[in-house]
Amino acid sequence: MVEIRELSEHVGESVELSGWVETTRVHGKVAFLVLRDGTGIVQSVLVKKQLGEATWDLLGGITQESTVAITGEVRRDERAPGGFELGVEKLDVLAPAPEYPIQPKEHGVEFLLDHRHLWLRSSQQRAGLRVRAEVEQAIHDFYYGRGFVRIDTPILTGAIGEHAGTLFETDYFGQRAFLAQTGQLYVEAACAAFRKVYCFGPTFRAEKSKTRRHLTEFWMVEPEVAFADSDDNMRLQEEFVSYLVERALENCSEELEVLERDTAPLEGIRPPFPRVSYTEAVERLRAGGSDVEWGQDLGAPDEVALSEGHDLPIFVYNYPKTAKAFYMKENPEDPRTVLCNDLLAPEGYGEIIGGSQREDDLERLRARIHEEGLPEEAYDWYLDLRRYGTFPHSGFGLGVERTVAWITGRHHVREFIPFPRLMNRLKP
Ligand code: NSS
Repeated sequence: MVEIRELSEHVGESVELSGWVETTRVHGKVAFLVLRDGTGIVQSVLVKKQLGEATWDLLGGITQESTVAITGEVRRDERAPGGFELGVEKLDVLAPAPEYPIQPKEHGVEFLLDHRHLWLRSSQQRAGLRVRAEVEQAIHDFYYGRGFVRIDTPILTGAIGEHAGTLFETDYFGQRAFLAQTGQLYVEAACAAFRKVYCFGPTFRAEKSKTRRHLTEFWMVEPEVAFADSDDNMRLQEEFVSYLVERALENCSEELEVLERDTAPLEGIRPPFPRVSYTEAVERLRAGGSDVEWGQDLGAPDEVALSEGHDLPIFVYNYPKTAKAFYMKENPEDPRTVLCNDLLAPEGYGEIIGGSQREDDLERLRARIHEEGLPEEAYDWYLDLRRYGTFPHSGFGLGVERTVAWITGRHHVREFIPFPRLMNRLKP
């Protein structure tokens, strides 16, 4: 059996293909069947005279998404999608399909999400998920190439990683447990064992917001580096994000075309990215008419306004302590702020990364845990990291779905995870 992506190696040969039928068209004594096998699409040509009556009669019953096996000669044809055509010699229907719910017409997105298990087969969805797979592979390649050790962190945890507001709680044999909001606290521990580490896995937030940027289950890559400060951290981020864009441009040009992505804005993504402090950002926003107050976190419209006029992603750094998580290091030059950054993608995509230098002072960290009303006993092990050879360290988290939505130029993160979990969606 041959895969459609390999057809160029089989021109002039007779090969067997198997897959799903996209369309059939009969024109008198010639018919066309478009076959999709998961690696590509090929048009096959059936001629009544050559196939015989019995096989020809099968054609009328072949519905969209039926599975078939076809044997035929591979011909080069520049006009055909994919550049090849198959002259059919033999056709077997492996399994018929009743009327397929997804038709080439405008379906509402809720309908498509209800049929996500089938929607995956559509060309734009396939393209989007291939870009995601390429980005995921690029993530591993980037860190592997730089000597980082991959650390798999637990999904069930007793320590709140970010904030109490968005936890999925579960009963763990009589103890309270949460689905991890982040693997960060654990990669911080591993950082003292391996110096440069990262985790990459699903994370969970009971977000009650129905926005185009929020999932309740999303994938995050979180590097952590010992003896790196906040500036080192931003440098790693800009190199990393540039690499991901480069890989998508290099290996996903067909997919980006299917998604109608104008790639010109991506071609210029390379370090350094502009940096603006939170305090300057607030001044800029207020001068532009926003009523954001110093001390508040920035909302999505603020992020879009800050990115305007920039072709590159921009860093906003050193937010007020009150707006950020307990583990961020106090800024020695302005203790009202912490050494952290968000990275805002251009073209209105907003935040794709949150990162920081970590508080490495035992007493200050303990005080922050208390200020946030978090139970100290859940963090005794995390505080140990500041007892036994504390060290400056920094890291960040990049959300995969938001990054892929930006790279593909699409509106909503829900298309970039195979089975999105949203507030109102647990099925399929
Ligand atoms: O909350 S973050 O800003 N930061 C952390 O979780 C840190 N613990 C990371 C670290 O320093 N190791 O989330 C990081 C990124 C954020 O910029 C988004 O790109 C993504 O994770 N994110 C989300 N994506 C989709 N849906 C939701 N709900 C979501 N929340 C965060």
